[in-house]
Amino acid sequence: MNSHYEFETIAVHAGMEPDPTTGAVMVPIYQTSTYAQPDVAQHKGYDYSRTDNPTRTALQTALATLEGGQHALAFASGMAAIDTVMRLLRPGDHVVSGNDVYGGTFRLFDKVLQPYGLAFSFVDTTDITAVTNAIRPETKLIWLETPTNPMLRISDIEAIAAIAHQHGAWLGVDNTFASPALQRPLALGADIVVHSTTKYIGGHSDVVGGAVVVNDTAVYSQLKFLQNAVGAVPAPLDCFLVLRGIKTLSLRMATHCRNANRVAQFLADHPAVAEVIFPGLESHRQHVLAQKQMRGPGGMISFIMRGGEAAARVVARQTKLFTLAESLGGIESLIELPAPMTHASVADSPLAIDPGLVRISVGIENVNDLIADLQQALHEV
Ligand code: P1T
Repeated sequence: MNSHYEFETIAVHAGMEPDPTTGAVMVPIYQTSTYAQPDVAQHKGYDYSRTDNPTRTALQTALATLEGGQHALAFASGMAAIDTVMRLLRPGDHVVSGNDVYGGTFRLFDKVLQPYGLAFSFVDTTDITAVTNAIRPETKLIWLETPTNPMLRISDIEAIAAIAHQHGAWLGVDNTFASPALQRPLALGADIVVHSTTKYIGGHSDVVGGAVVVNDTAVYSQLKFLQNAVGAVPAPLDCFLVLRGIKTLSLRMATHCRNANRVAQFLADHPAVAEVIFPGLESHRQHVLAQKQMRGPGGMISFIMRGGEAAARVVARQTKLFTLAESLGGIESLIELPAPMTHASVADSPLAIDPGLVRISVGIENVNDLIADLQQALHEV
């Protein structure tokens, strides 16, 4: 797929070559674990489905093209994608990580990888000086989410990539909250992009998946080796579902952004709400950077209730269209409390979240229905 096409065109066509045997326009679900070999150790590019599968190949081509990258690899989950990236490092290596990341990412770093000899410093990556000061001679990777989960902080990818490269380190960006429709970190200098494709890329809350995208062929070869050697690969049906989601990514993201802008404005004007955190509001601390770095503010909003945790729990229980559930980025609206739910694993750490914080994933329903639902829930407080 020619990458000079506009994003909307890429999203529909990337990875979608008619099937060579039948001409099927949509990539079939190659539900097979193995492939007949015409002679010993000779095959047509596929020998075993942990190593490669044609449905996964199509998805990987699409993911690379979406991010404007050379190479992509698909994984069984976002966590599997992040874990595989971390296996590029060796005991004794140091990582500077953002201090506002998905609870599962913190858990992987702190509880799984740190005991294997990796060292982590958690810093506020919106503060360039803090990032620079955290770098050590053995720093191999700077890792950040932007926007972050759940505080929706925006970090300057271009500036941090420059710092990473000055110190011989890579910059890895978890682009899950923005999606490639709104932000392409590789073009801003990042070396590694990861996604939980469970979220906006899949877009329909019916699949769990992950992805890694890179430009460097040597890094890709190592990751490709790890993908096969470790084996956290997605099933063919899951690859098909993510591919189907991708085709409507730009349409969905446009609606998520439009709806979230209206919902954020409504919440900002509501007396029960103390603070609304949304990159599209002028009151957001990195609003100007968000406008520069992203094509839209995204569909995620976090807000702090004036009545603290008790009020937050009432709102989360009382919404009817917003389903009380973890996850985000699907067509349907979701609501959750990060402190006891998605970020429970940071509870006893310096990364702990305000228990009065509510996080919503604004879906593509009619925005007036969404606002009415929040209004009646807030009325219960
Ligand atoms: O759930 P999984 O596909 O393994 O992806 C993990 C992950 C990675 N990165 C970010 C930024 C994420 O938000 C997530 C998963 N997050 C949720 C399930 C959540 O509700 O925040």
